[in-house]
Amino acid sequence: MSDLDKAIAQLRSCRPIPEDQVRELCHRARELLIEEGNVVTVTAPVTICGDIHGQFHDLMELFRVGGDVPDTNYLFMGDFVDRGFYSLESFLLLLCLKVRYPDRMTLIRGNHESRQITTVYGFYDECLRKYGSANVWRYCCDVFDYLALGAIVLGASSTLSPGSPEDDDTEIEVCDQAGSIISRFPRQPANQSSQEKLDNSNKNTVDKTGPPGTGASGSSSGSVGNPTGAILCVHGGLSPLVDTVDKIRLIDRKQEVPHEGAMCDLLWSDPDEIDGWGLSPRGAGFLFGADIVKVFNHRNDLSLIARAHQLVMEGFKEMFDASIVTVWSAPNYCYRCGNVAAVLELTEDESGTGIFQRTNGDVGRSSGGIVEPRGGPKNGPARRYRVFQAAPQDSRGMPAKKPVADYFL
Ligand SMILES: [Mn+2]
Repeated sequence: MSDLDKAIAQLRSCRPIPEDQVRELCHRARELLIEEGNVVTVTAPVTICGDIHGQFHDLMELFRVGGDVPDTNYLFMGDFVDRGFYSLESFLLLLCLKVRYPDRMTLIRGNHESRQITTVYGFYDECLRKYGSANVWRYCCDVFDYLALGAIVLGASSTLSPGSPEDDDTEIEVCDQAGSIISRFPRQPANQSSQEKLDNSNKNTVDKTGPPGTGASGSSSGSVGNPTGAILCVHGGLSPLVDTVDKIRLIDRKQEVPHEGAMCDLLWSDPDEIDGWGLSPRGAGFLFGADIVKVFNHRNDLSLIARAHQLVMEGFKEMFDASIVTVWSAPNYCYRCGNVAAVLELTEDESGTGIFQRTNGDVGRSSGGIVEPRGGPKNGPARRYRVFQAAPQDSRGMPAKKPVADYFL
């Protein structure tokens, strides 16, 4: 067993690794991350995760529900640390897995992966408490500076099950943590948004409302982006300074998160029911409306933006005709919010019309292989949400004092 595998085993049991091993790990991680562009290219299948916030036992539950590494490819959209009591173990485990399986683990930066924020919201204190010095916090912050700002997922299928017939028109499937299907939504040509479909449905029934093929052969009236376009993953959202994905690629990201500007906005912004741009109550980043998302997706050949950053009680929330989704992966946030968590599974397109090879460099989002799928335009990737609850109380050694929940951070 290599030293790295030993470290992974130790961290999986929620025991910190020695300081010199952290130093070595962070050094190796930085050498890997420095080679990645600001926007990492990832090929489906991949499971997309939102905020973790140091809830180590719930991260273990996430792996149990979503599949273990390296059997499942993961993309974590930041906010690994702060709030929870095990930021150190959570982040170091993810970092070990990144170094051990670099092509199967993608980590992008959240607004909490910052010196200033971790000093206030728990990670700094946790490192000091567990090591007696700030060295480990410093090593981790040096890694934060090298994390990518976003990812582009290519090659996601418009049907959920591999090898499924072309008339399998399931667009959204929601599963519980045992893997049972809670609800299933077919593709519909109508203008009704998928969130409306979700809201209107009786979540205890499994049904397909329309005749077979209804959605798959529908018009493109419900889609505003490229129907077979890529999925952009980013922690917070969009920026008024960024109208193309290529502009994200030009940012000098290897620094502390600035207080303003494009890099700050990508990590801090939120979608909202407004027109255009608005001021954010967080004091950093912006609010942005449906029109902003739809124009951005269209211009950049995107079918969907996946982001994290906001607590949603149901674990995920699609907005703006399914042009953007919030994924939240910290169940019972801060051990008190009572929410469930979710991960988003995107399956691999095996239809032969959209296979992409992973490359190490940045590739064009719409290059090579994107052709109109058989059966006409579709509304982007099929999505399977796995919803899960917090790990059982007896699986964790829980300190008595709960951290303060703060909606805005
Ligand atoms: Mn955040």
